[in-house]
Amino acid sequence: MKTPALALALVTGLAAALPAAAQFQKPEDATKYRQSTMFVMANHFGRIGAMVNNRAPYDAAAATANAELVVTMSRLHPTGFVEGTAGTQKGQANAAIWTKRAEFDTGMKAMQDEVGKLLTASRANNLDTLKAAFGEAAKACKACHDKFRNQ
Ligand code: ASC
Repeated sequence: MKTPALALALVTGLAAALPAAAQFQKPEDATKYRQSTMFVMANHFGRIGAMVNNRAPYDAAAATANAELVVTMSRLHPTGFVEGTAGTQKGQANAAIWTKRAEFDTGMKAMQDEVGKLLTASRANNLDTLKAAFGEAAKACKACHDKFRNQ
Protein backbone atom coordinates (compact mmCIF):
# COMPACT_ATOMS: atom_id res chain seq x y z
CA MET A 1 0.00 0.00 0.00
CA LYS A 2 1.63 3.23 -1.14
CA THR A 3 -0.14 5.80 0.96
CA PRO A 4 -2.49 5.76 3.91
CA ALA A 5 -5.00 7.67 1.73
CA LEU A 6 -5.00 4.91 -0.84
CA ALA A 7 -5.32 2.28 1.87
CA LEU A 8 -8.27 4.14 3.29
CA ALA A 9 -9.84 4.49 -0.16
CA LEU A 10 -9.52 0.76 -0.76
CA VAL A 11 -10.86 -0.18 2.63
CA THR A 12 -13.84 2.10 2.32
CA GLY A 13 -14.51 1.19 -1.31
CA LEU A 14 -13.76 4.71 -2.51
CA ALA A 15 -11.28 3.39 -5.06
CA ALA A 16 -14.15 2.91 -7.46
CA ALA A 17 -14.83 6.63 -7.37
CA LEU A 18 -11.30 7.63 -8.40
CA PRO A 19 -10.82 8.79 -11.98
CA ALA A 20 -10.23 5.74 -14.19
CA ALA A 21 -6.72 6.91 -15.13
CA ALA A 22 -5.67 6.86 -11.51
CA GLN A 23 -6.46 3.17 -11.32
CA PHE A 24 -3.81 2.17 -13.85
CA GLN A 25 -0.10 2.59 -13.29
CA LYS A 26 0.49 3.41 -16.96
CA PRO A 27 -1.72 4.04 -20.02
CA GLU A 28 -0.77 0.70 -21.62
CA ASP A 29 -2.30 -1.05 -18.62
CA ALA A 30 -5.70 0.43 -19.48
CA THR A 31 -5.34 -0.94 -23.01
CA LYS A 32 -4.30 -4.34 -21.69
CA TYR A 33 -7.18 -4.31 -19.24
CA ARG A 34 -9.85 -3.67 -21.85
CA GLN A 35 -8.31 -6.16 -24.28
CA SER A 36 -8.37 -8.74 -21.49
CA THR A 37 -11.99 -8.14 -20.52
CA MET A 38 -13.00 -8.21 -24.21
CA PHE A 39 -11.08 -11.44 -24.75
CA VAL A 40 -12.69 -13.22 -21.83
CA MET A 41 -16.11 -11.90 -22.77
CA ALA A 42 -15.75 -12.99 -26.40
CA ASN A 43 -14.67 -16.44 -25.27
CA HIS A 44 -17.72 -16.99 -23.08
CA PHE A 45 -20.07 -15.30 -25.52
CA GLY A 46 -18.63 -17.56 -28.19
CA ARG A 47 -19.41 -20.67 -26.14
CA ILE A 48 -23.06 -19.63 -26.14
CA GLY A 49 -22.71 -18.84 -29.84
CA ALA A 50 -21.56 -22.39 -30.49
CA MET A 51 -24.76 -23.67 -28.86
CA VAL A 52 -27.11 -21.39 -30.75
CA ASN A 53 -25.33 -22.15 -34.02
CA ASN A 54 -25.47 -25.91 -33.45
CA ARG A 55 -21.73 -26.29 -33.16
CA ALA A 56 -22.04 -27.48 -29.56
CA PRO A 57 -24.82 -29.36 -27.75
CA TYR A 58 -27.36 -27.14 -26.02
CA ASP A 59 -26.71 -27.17 -22.30
CA ALA A 60 -28.89 -24.69 -20.42
CA ALA A 61 -26.77 -24.69 -17.26
CA ALA A 62 -23.58 -24.08 -19.24
CA ALA A 63 -25.30 -21.29 -21.16
CA THR A 64 -26.19 -19.58 -17.87
CA ALA A 65 -22.70 -20.05 -16.44
CA ASN A 66 -21.23 -18.46 -19.59
CA ALA A 67 -23.80 -15.67 -19.65
CA GLU A 68 -22.97 -14.80 -16.04
CA LEU A 69 -19.34 -14.32 -17.02
CA VAL A 70 -20.36 -12.26 -20.05
CA VAL A 71 -22.38 -9.98 -17.77
CA THR A 72 -19.49 -9.67 -15.32
CA MET A 73 -17.05 -8.79 -18.09
CA SER A 74 -19.51 -6.27 -19.54
CA ARG A 75 -19.38 -4.40 -16.23
CA LEU A 76 -15.60 -4.19 -16.44
CA HIS A 77 -15.39 -2.94 -20.01
CA PRO A 78 -15.91 0.80 -19.40
CA THR A 79 -13.03 0.93 -16.90
CA GLY A 80 -10.37 0.30 -19.53
CA PHE A 81 -11.32 3.17 -21.84
CA VAL A 82 -9.03 5.80 -20.39
CA GLU A 83 -8.56 9.01 -22.36
CA GLY A 84 -5.33 9.15 -24.35
CA THR A 85 -5.16 5.41 -25.02
CA ALA A 86 -6.58 5.19 -28.55
CA GLY A 87 -4.86 2.62 -30.73
CA THR A 88 -3.76 2.85 -34.35
CA GLN A 89 -3.93 -0.77 -35.41
CA LYS A 90 -6.86 -2.72 -36.79
CA GLY A 91 -9.12 -3.93 -34.01
CA GLN A 92 -7.94 -1.33 -31.51
CA ALA A 93 -10.03 1.36 -29.86
CA ASN A 94 -10.25 4.46 -32.03
CA ALA A 95 -10.16 8.11 -31.03
CA ALA A 96 -13.89 8.57 -31.72
CA ILE A 97 -14.52 6.99 -28.32
CA TRP A 98 -13.25 10.14 -26.66
CA THR A 99 -14.63 12.70 -29.12
CA LYS A 100 -18.08 11.04 -28.98
CA ARG A 101 -17.95 9.82 -25.42
CA ALA A 102 -21.70 10.16 -24.76
CA GLU A 103 -22.51 8.05 -27.81
CA PHE A 104 -19.91 5.49 -26.76
CA ASP A 105 -21.31 5.34 -23.23
CA THR A 106 -24.83 4.89 -24.60
CA GLY A 107 -23.64 2.00 -26.77
CA MET A 108 -21.82 0.44 -23.84
CA LYS A 109 -24.97 0.65 -21.72
CA ALA A 110 -27.07 -0.85 -24.54
CA MET A 111 -24.66 -3.79 -24.71
CA GLN A 112 -24.80 -4.25 -20.93
CA ASP A 113 -28.61 -4.28 -21.11
CA GLU A 114 -28.60 -6.85 -23.90
CA VAL A 115 -26.20 -9.21 -22.17
CA GLY A 116 -28.35 -8.88 -19.05
CA LYS A 117 -31.28 -10.04 -21.17
CA LEU A 118 -29.11 -12.86 -22.51
CA LEU A 119 -28.54 -14.06 -18.95
CA THR A 120 -32.28 -13.94 -18.25
CA ALA A 121 -32.98 -15.77 -21.51
CA SER A 122 -30.42 -18.45 -20.64
CA ARG A 123 -32.59 -19.41 -17.66
CA ALA A 124 -35.68 -20.08 -19.80
CA ASN A 125 -34.41 -23.53 -20.76
CA ASN A 126 -35.30 -22.88 -24.36
CA LEU A 127 -32.82 -22.79 -27.22
CA ASP A 128 -34.93 -20.48 -29.40
CA THR A 129 -35.21 -17.96 -26.56
CA LEU A 130 -31.45 -18.13 -26.07
CA LYS A 131 -30.85 -17.79 -29.80
CA ALA A 132 -32.98 -14.62 -30.06
CA ALA A 133 -31.27 -12.97 -27.09
CA PHE A 134 -27.86 -13.97 -28.40
CA GLY A 135 -28.65 -12.28 -31.72
CA GLU A 136 -29.66 -9.03 -30.02
CA ALA A 137 -26.56 -9.05 -27.81
CA ALA A 138 -24.31 -9.68 -30.82
CA LYS A 139 -25.91 -6.71 -32.59
CA ALA A 140 -25.19 -4.48 -29.60
CA CYS A 141 -21.54 -5.62 -29.59
CA LYS A 142 -21.23 -5.00 -33.31
CA ALA A 143 -22.82 -1.53 -33.17
CA CYS A 144 -19.91 -0.20 -31.11
CA HIS A 145 -17.27 -2.24 -32.89
CA ASP A 146 -18.37 -0.75 -36.20
CA LYS A 147 -18.09 2.80 -34.88
CA PHE A 148 -15.37 2.72 -32.29
CA ARG A 149 -12.90 0.04 -33.32
CA ASN A 150 -10.31 0.59 -36.05
CA GLN A 151 -11.40 -1.31 -39.14
C1 ASC B 1 -18.65 -12.15 -30.78
C2 ASC B 1 -17.52 -11.34 -30.66
C3 ASC B 1 -17.88 -10.08 -30.97
C4 ASC B 1 -19.31 -10.03 -31.26
C5 ASC B 1 -19.58 -9.45 -32.59
C6 ASC B 1 -21.03 -9.51 -32.92
O1 ASC B 1 -18.71 -13.34 -30.54
O2 ASC B 1 -16.29 -11.69 -30.32
O3 ASC B 1 -17.11 -9.04 -31.00
O4 ASC B 1 -19.74 -11.39 -31.16
O5 ASC B 1 -18.87 -10.15 -33.57
O6 ASC B 1 -21.26 -9.18 -34.24
